[in-house]
Amino acid sequence: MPLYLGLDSSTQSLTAIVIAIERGRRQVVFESSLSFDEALPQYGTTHGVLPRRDPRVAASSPVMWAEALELMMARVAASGLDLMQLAAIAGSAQQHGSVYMNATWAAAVQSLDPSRVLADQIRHLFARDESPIWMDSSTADECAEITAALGGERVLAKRTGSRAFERFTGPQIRRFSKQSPEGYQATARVHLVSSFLASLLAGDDAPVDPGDASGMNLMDLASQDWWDEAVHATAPRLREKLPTIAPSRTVVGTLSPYWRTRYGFPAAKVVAWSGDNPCSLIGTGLVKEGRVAISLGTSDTIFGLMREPRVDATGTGHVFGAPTGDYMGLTCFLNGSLARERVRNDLGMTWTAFSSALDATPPSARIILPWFEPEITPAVSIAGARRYGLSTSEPRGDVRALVDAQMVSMALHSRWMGVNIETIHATGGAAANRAILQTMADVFGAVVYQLEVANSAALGAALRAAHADMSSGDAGADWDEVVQGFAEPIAATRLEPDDRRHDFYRVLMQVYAACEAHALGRGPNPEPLLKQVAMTPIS
Ligand code: XUL
Repeated sequence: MPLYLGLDSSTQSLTAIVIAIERGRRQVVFESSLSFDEALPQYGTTHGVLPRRDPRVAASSPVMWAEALELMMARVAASGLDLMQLAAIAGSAQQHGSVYMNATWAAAVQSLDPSRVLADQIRHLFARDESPIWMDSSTADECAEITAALGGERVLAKRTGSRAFERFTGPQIRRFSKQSPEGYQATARVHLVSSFLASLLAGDDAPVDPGDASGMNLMDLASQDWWDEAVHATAPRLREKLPTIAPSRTVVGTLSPYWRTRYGFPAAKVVAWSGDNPCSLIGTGLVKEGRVAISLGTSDTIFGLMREPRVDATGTGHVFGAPTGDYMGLTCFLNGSLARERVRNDLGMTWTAFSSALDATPPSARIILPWFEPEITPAVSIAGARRYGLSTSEPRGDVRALVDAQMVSMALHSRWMGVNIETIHATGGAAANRAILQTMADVFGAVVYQLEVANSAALGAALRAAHADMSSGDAGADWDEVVQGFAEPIAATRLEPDDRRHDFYRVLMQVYAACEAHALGRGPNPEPLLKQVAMTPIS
């Protein structure tokens, strides 16, 4: 029975999942996680991030990621699994982070010595000891410079899938080239976290896949190759420092002699790694247009597969390459559980009382713009919830207005994806709340399922490994078949939309958009609209 290993190097931890697939039988046979802070305290990270005085700067240690990889491979080797059945490995990594290798890297990674630990052998291969990661927001100047050089935000969004974002790799590379011209000059290769770790497994300089390359502001979405103008606008002689871009299901090599001799692994295929969001797309079963996932976590995220690379004209959403060869749209809302907890705490409610208040209160023309913290979508830099048609003496109304606002905002700001949403796979902590999921179904007019996947990125990576192994030549294996039995929603959790409520929410969405425009100083007072909607109560 072939085994497939998926690894996920996230901000705080490294997770491994091994799946076994044989005709009808499919199961997860191994799952393990290690937290960087706990397993590797010598690096001094907090939640996987190195301590910094400037809150805008966020970096981590690439040697730590490599050491974690070795610890995890040792765990897999000692798991009791029949290692000889391991057919392929793929990986997922936090997006945007960059790893700067010096000129000795390419030869050194090909000749790792199995008698010595990995970390000691790679310590000297970096042109920069630290890697900036996705939580870094220190590159506002570089974003502005790149945007101006390329003809504006819209141009950049259209070509690369996103306007310039501070955490994206291009602006990060530019900042390094300005701050440390010597370090930049000594850089022979700029890897992403994903391609760096794939290189260590294959013992060769690995390519990046379009899923992760689209998080750089450097890739042309349509051709899935580097966009020369963006590369030139970012940093000098950058083209020669970038890896190649290869399709997600590329087998980049086999496990190198290092892993085979030291741990007894076979010559399993190493499949290109991708970003955690593209891997989660697969791990949540979103291999067809029309299904989206909504993750209700600290922040709320909506993402789904798109056949066409449509982009968000308002500049808040992202388009990444999908591991299926299609595209994926993703929009992130910072005020997710953060806002839900805030309202619950302010009202002194338990979660049960919060759900009861939601159930007991029908939707109405009362709106909270839930910007308790500065918001990503839409971009709001000054924190503070804004209220319309709502007095503060209606606590139950607050709960309803908040959840309505969050769902309506997600529906509104994902319209750019042009996807007719039929099914939603809900994940994340708050997806356990049925009252919230019913609101989601009513607002989107879609069927909602709860999805019980804890490590969707690692699972997605394992499924990508299986898919690459089952594909032959140009013919890719059928994605629906690959994910079957692994990334399926729980049938018993199915929720149907209420048509009457959905009709009401379609109207409310227009009012919400008007309130948002007003609050952002881009539109007239929405009170007349609110009054009009208030005349149409709904039960
Ligand atoms: C996506 C993003 C995060 C990281 C987290 O654009 O920045 O989701 O990928 O690992």
